[in-house]
Amino acid sequence: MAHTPQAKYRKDYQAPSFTISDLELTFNLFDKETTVTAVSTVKQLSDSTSLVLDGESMSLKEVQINGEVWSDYQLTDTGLTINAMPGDCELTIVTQVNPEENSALEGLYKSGGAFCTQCEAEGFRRITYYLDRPDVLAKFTTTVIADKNEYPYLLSNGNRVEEGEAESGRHWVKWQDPHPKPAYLFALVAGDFDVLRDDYVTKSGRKVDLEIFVDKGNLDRANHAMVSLINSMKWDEERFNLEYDLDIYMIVAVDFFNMGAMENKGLNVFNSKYVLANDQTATDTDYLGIEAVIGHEYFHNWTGNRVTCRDWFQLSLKEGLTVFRDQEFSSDLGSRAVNRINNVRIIRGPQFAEDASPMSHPIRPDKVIEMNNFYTLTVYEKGSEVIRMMHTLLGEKAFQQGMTLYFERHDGTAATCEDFVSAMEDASGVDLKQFRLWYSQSGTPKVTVSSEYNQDEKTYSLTIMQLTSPTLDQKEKQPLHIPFDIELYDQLGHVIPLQCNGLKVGNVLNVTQEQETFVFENVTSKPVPSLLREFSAPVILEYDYSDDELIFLMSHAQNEFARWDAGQMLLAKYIKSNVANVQNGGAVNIEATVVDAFRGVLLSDKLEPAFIAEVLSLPSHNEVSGWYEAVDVDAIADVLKQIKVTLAKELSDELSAIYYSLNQSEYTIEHSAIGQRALRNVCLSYLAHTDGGETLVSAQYENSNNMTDTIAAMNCANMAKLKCRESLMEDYSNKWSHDGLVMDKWFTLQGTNPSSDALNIIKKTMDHSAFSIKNPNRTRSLIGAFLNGNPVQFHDKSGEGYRFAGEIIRELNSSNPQVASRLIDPLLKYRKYDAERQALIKEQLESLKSLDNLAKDLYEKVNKALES
Ligand code: B3K
Ligand code: ZN
Repeated sequence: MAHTPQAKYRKDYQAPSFTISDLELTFNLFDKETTVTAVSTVKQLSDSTSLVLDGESMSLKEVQINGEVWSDYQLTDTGLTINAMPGDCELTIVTQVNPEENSALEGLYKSGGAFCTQCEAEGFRRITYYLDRPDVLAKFTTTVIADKNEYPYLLSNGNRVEEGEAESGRHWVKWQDPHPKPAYLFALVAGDFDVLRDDYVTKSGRKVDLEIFVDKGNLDRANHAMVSLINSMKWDEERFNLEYDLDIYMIVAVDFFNMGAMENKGLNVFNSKYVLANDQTATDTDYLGIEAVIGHEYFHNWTGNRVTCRDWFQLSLKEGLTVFRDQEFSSDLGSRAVNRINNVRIIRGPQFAEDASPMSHPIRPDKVIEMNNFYTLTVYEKGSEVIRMMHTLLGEKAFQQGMTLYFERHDGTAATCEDFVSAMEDASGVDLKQFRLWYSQSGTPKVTVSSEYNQDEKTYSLTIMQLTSPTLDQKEKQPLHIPFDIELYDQLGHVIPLQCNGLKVGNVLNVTQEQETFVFENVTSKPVPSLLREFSAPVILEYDYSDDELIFLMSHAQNEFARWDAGQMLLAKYIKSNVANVQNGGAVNIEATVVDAFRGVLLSDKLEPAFIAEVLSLPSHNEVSGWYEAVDVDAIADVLKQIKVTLAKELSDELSAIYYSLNQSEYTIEHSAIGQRALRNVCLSYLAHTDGGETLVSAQYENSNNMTDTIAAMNCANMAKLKCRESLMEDYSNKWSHDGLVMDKWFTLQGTNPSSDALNIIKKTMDHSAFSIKNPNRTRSLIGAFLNGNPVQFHDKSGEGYRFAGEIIRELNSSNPQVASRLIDPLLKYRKYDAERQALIKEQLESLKSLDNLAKDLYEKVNKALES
């Protein structure tokens, strides 16, 4: 490669030598040659007379200072250094960019017929030369000029202040954002849309216009997004006392987008996947995803925009906190237990896997080559768990006081993670000194618990040991402050009050040592402990539960999450023992008592259907793989399949009865209806493996009046390899091939096809009229699903899956490095596979490494993986 990419270190942070207080931007939009004029009011903050601006992938047309042409500058691959700066001044820079050729979807690009931008983390530097760092906050005024016919809507951040006609059928609109912001929150959109309009009156009585822009013809798919937005605005006022601060809030849905959505001030740009939904095109999961992402971006207005990050190492300051807020929003609106279960599945599955991979990093990374590589499950999801632990330690009231203090201190500024923790500490008086290690230490702690009951003393002791194994990025680990939530039950299922040293104690133990023992008094019989309730810390729990204890907890634990978790632990025991059986040539075996425990949950009339559905959902192949140092792909797949088949046979009468009883004539998205469909479709996923499965699945597809049930049927046909699979797939494709977003579900089914011919079919599918490798949603649905969700075929011993992945990643390296860098993740974990597979994967990594034009996104990951 031309230049070796350089790493940046958190410890090297330096305040900027110059800042920009005001920025006036003018965009003259053309497909191939857009001219950007940027007039900055520059303030000198140090003695330096050289202003170093960031910039790449554009051409510089002119530099002026205070209206005079300036030629004393140097242009490099990464920016522009302006020499002999006359102190405070007005700096004008004219650049030209090519939106149409911008396939990386960073900076200004074209999505379908519309212009749009994506600037976080460092995309603004592809628009103009600028101080593209989050601690430089300026007031933006933006004028957008474009053809009036093609681009009737010209949008940017803030309030629309002026508009007018220009020559040659063009027009212009001027926007002013009164809130100073870093460049990453800038946005521009120009296009022709259908608009859904509504408004919201804030609690202090201000009216806010709400506008959702969608592709023409999609208006009937925008309602749920609008309802979700209004719910978000209301919820943030009620729970966090936070009100919106502009007169208008706009959301634009675009088809070409590298991630989910972007919280640009007043003008969110969204992947259309997280806006568009109606009952015929979207599943319940899509609806819930839209609610969560709309909420997430809205909540960023305070946690992200009003208080932003000082530098990108602090990313979790806004992301961990905003994920926590969106999780709470979804939990307050829907089922708290089901939300918690799904969030915990993400941590225990892919986040733990990331911690154990060559990309392991703390939630606040210390070293970064490409910032886009750090929008990770660790920063987001584990970051949210860290906020949640503080919430657990402080309680809601003190936590909210901490939030208030945080805003009092930092509103309108760029802050650090340390600032956040200090505010929480100062507002509550809770000592978070040792807790701060969660920000700097990577890896997953393993917490091993043992217990002892003393009949004579009536005491019960829990000895808790914690150990975080070394990770690639960090060899030395220290004990963390772990909030460890427990409950003890007597044999009848009554809660035993917790008492230590003669005093009543709460459920949350403060575990701070490598090893410590908690002794509980007045325990009159040997209890069953419920440990790490609510998953009170992102750790791996080890406790030697008997089957009977787990079955007891499944029905007696007070807390729904703990019941689910007991079921998962029971399944885990059987999955592990059966993997060993299968590896030794034995058969899969499950005790009748275990089957009965699941039968009990299935038949319960006290539990919510949505919750029962979660209890009956087996852990994914990926999650199970994470339990092993050396993964036996086929044995795990075999065991998961056989457990499914066994439960299906043993419980077929009950499954079938419940399946029929939950039939709904009309589709609504009320939470209870979603829960009933979830349970019904889980039943179907088991019944698909029984004799009548083929008929039942076909009939559900035929009779379905909504996308949730349609996709559920197709998914069953896929996973159970039913004969009807092909005809259902064909029917669906005939119906939807004009709509890429709806076809994504079909592409995912092709990607996860368990058939041994899957890879050939996938290659052919790439010629489907609805597929384009240029569109990240399509690529993730088909190819991402194959790499991440089809373990047996992807890891086929022939190495064909790896070669295919290598080819695709090489192609995307040139066209869209961010997407390439997401796709490569499963290859980074090659050390977990057998020697032949390792060699085959390494071959692909080496071939990428040798590319002349290797993007720094891939450079960073490939090198780390090969170093490991
Ligand atoms: N802040 C954006 C993510 C930007 C990703 C840049 N590669 C969306 C979000 O977290 O809300
Ligand atoms: Zn976010």
